[in-house]
Amino acid sequence: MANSDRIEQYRDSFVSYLDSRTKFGEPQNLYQPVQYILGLGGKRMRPVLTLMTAELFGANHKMAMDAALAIEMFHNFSLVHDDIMDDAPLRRGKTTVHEKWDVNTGILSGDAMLILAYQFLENYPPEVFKKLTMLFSQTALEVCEGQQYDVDFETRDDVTIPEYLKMIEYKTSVLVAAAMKMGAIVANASDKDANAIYEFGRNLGIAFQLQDDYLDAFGDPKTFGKQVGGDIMVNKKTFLYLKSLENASKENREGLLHLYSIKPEDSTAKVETVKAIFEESGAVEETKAEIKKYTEKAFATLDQMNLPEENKQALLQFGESLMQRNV
Ligand code: DMA
Ligand code: MG
Ligand code: MG
Ligand code: MG
Repeated sequence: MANSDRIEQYRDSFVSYLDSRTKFGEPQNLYQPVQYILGLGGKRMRPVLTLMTAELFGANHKMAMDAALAIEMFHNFSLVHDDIMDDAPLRRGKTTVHEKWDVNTGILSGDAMLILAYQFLENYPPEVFKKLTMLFSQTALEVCEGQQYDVDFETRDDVTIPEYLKMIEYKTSVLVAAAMKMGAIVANASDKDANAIYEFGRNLGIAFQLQDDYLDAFGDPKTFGKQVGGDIMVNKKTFLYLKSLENASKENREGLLHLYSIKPEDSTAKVETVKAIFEESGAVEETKAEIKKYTEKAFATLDQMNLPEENKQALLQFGESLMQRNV
């Protein structure tokens, strides 16, 4: 079977499993927003990674379904909280939870999803359960740290590129890495292999967030599903912004610093000016080069894994397909 067909199959069987496990009864005041956000779809990239990794390390992917479910719940918990923090109106083309309900509902339904995520791990053998939950809680702490940095950076004007890279490692890449390592843990892979796949996911996750930041400014509003320019409106210190500051002419640099020192009621007005500076300064090209660098770093870790060549190819192909996304 072609690799892309297999990915589709993982995605389809995951979505039916998710549906069957999230038919909650009463009370509905938190489960409704939980079902709403889970029902909006999305790429299901993280659970697919868990299923795929489990199978590549010799398990039947069905064994990893609960771990995949836990990962997807975790991801959606972080998205609902993230949209509150980022003041985002749209998620997957629909109204965000805190806009449709309110901020309290967003916080508590997000919390509920994190708790549910742990509950879905209950049927794994004790040793596997322990490894999964320890990895999970470490990841949760790191994601919270990363998210806090992300918001703190909005009002700081001395953020450096190494600080930015550390921040995206925490807020995004550790979950991609954990999704893959969980698949390896379920498949009883060696610690060496589990750590190597974590390293693969960590680098791929950094590339993924760099690309997420790029698409936030330059994605197509018709297909993107989020508000294009949202990061610029709230003064996110992205790689595009930091590289522009480094490269721009004196005039553009001052313009950019000024535009990022304000958060006006209608920030849409500044989006096009900022994007023009991102392009003129060469930051767009440098961002693309950075994405490539981290994707290649991820692929280089495949050499350290004790896997048949065709399984390494499958990982490589999936990584490449992710980097070609436009949503
Ligand atoms: C993503 O940051 C990080 C987490 C933990 C959700 P982001 O705000 O760029 O994500 P998105 O673009 O999906 O809002
Ligand atoms: Mg965010
Ligand atoms: Mg966001
Ligand atoms: Mg984003």
